[in-house]
Amino acid sequence: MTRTPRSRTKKTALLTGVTGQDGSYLTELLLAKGYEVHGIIRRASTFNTDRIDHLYQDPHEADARLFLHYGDLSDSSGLRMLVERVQPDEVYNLGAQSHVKVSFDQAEYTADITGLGTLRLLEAIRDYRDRTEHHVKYYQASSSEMFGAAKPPQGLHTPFHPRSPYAVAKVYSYWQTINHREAYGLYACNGILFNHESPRRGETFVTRKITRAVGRIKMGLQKKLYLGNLEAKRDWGHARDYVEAMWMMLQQDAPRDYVIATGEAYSVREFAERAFEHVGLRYEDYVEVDPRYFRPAEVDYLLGDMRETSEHLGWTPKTSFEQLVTEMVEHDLELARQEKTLIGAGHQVALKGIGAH
Ligand code: NDP
Ligand code: GDR
Repeated sequence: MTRTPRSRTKKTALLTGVTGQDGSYLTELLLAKGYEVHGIIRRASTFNTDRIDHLYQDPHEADARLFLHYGDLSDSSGLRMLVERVQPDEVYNLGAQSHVKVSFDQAEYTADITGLGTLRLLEAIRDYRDRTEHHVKYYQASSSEMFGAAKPPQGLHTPFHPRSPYAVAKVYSYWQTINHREAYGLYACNGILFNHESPRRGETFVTRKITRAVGRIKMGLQKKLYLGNLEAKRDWGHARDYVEAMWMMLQQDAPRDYVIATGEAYSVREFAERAFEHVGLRYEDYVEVDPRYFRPAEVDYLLGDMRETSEHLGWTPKTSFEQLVTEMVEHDLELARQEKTLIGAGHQVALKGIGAH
């Protein structure tokens, strides 16, 4: 597909991480707003597009607005080629090795993808902009993990104290984004997002690990849930709300950075308590602590300070903690029912996601 930017009537967005939790919600949002959406996917030996399959359109259809391209944040030349071909108005960099615990096992890989990958993409955009004078707006998926050990509440002026290879890589990306704004005049924003969850959350993150287990325990498919540190506190919101903030950041007159959070924090223990309660069970009867889920360095308490964001963006979260837990548990209860039916019909169902993280 080659065309000149001026021949287009609709806005075009390019997303890394389109197959992830946030990528799927953001794609829905952008398609609903009339965008043409281009997503970068990794080649895998199995299908990895589950979260966006419901949005798939045959690219041969005249009205198709979602296009997928193979690429990887480790591959500068591929990224440059894609920016050139897609000619995006907006780029959302959501791709990352995003698991904090895994980043301790794969520190260099995480630095490469979650850190250097950002630089590769920013440089591709800068080069394209300089040659074509086509302005591109850039969103960087920054993280509350960058605050790490800093005392809560954490806001735009809180000094970073990252506590994992993942968080260190995100701090690098944060500053590369700001440097491209200040040095080259790129419209580039950091969204420092606190934890956001949903029924599409990866199954090795703690909230989804809990709600998957609640569903399975309720349906008699699992007996115990092994977790790590139950006392860690997080400011948990809903991914569907948070992708709206990402889009809003790129619709402002001038670029800046924002903190996105709910302003309420709960412990892992409290999350588990509510989730089990929702199906009439007591978490104490099922949850056991397994030290293998502890991290070499923990982030104890994240609570977002949204004051500046409220002033500049006008975004507020729509989903309460209770609603988030309920939606996730209900979803995973239904999934467990389907698994039970399949097992009853003699199918083998692998209980994935209860594994190592
Ligand atoms: P997910 O882990 O669900 O998705 C990560 C995405 O990155 C997937 O599409 C994955 O592809 C892709 N990816 C992984 N490695 C590469 C690579 N080498 N090249 C290109 N793409 C790659 O993350 P979320 O959707 O939850 O988060 C989106 C972004 O926001 C991430 O950058 C994350 O670090 C950040 N973030 C998330 C928060 C949260 O609470 N969810 C909070 C703050 C920041 P594949 O499907 O093939 O694995
Ligand atoms: P986090 O999310 O590290 O905050 O990173 P995760 O859900 O992995 O952990 C949250 C807290 O729960 C504790 N915990 C466990 N975590 C996991 N994964 N598995 C367990 O069994 C378990 N038991 C307790 C953890 O120690 C931690 O304190 C997420 C990711 O999406 C990042 O990409 C993102 O940047 C941050 O949120 C904001």
